[in-house]
Amino acid sequence: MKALITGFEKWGEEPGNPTERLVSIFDGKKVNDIEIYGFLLPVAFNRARKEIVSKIEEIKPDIIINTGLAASRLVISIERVAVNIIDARRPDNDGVRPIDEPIDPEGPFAYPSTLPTRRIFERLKSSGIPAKLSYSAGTYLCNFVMYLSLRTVDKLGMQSLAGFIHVPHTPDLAAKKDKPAPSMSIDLMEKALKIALEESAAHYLDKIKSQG
Ligand code: PCA
Repeated sequence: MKALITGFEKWGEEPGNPTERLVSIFDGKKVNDIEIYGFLLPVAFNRARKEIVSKIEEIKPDIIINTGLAASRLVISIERVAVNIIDARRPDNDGVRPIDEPIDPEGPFAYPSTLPTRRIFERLKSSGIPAKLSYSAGTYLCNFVMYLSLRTVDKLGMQSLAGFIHVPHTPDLAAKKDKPAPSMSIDLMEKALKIALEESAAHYLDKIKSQG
């Protein structure tokens, strides 16, 4: 089984992006039988669109877990829905700032995450990792990449599961901020992603089996 894990580079006023580290931790590793491809995405709408679509076409992953930083969220947030809207609060790293634009004018208004979000949430909690289910990934790059992942899987008629997980800063990055910010260690984030991969792989196998 193959999994694609994406993260984002630094953007705006943020001192860094912990998901950049997560990508390098997981790239080329194996979790049980899952071969992992880590890929860092630019915080730029036009470039990220091309890159996420071509990575999915090239790798054909069975599981896609996109990750990003949510600097003000207190815990790991497992996103349940991606909406077909871009409303950028700030320009991206290329200076592009779309407002009130659809991600794909031909696509549905929303896609639910196809990862086993509740299973992941419950296992994180029982493993001592603070987490919540979230009903909005925002209207910036993170929602954009989640939507495009689900849209690409849908358009290509793939069986792959896809979704998004937001993480807070790591303590070293939170310490660089002017205002107090929540944080979580990279070790806990790594453990959380392993759990998300294991639960997703189990769910994927159940899904394939149930189709006979
Ligand atoms: N978080 C931003 C974009 C990149 C990232 O890591 C977001 O939540 O949209």
